[in-house]
Amino acid sequence: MVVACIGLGANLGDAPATVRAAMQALARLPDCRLLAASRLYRTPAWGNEDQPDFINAAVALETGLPAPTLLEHLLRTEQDFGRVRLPDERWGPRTLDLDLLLYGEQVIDLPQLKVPHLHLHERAFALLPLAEVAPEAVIPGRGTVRGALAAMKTCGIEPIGG
Ligand code: PH2
Ligand code: MG
Ligand code: MG
Repeated sequence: MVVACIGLGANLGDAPATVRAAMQALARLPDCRLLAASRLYRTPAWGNEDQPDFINAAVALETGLPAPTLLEHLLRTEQDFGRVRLPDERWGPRTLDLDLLLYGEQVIDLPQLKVPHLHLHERAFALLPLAEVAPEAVIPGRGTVRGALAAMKTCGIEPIGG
């Protein structure tokens, strides 16, 4: 079994409801057990700033699924929540984004899957919720999640109520 950490993001529709429901869907994936779920955070859009704020969160799952199989489940879950991928959507708005941030301490370099997530160490919106569920997890080549977060500015990122 491996501890996999998944980042959740949404900024179209009822984003908090989508993220909460997606957490439950992740808990129900085959051969997966939910270890921890973060609070939800409202975060200013990063990259392409001309879009609504995001809701971001993270979960830690214990899983026996190989990483590519877990990724397939994440992509299917995105679709179940109405995600439509457009050719030019890079950093654009989305109903649900599920990113495999960490898979144990493994480095995975497949055409369709890079782990750790390529931008994890430079994104406070991903590190802050991740630090709630796995502060001591190691980002291969970059130290712990807690350490990476300490180097970041987190202004504008706030937990939401409920
Ligand atoms: N996701 C992106 C691009 N920008 N900004 C925030 N705040 N949160 C996100 O989840 C996010 C983003 C691409 O996946
Ligand atoms: Mg993403
Ligand atoms: Mg993604």
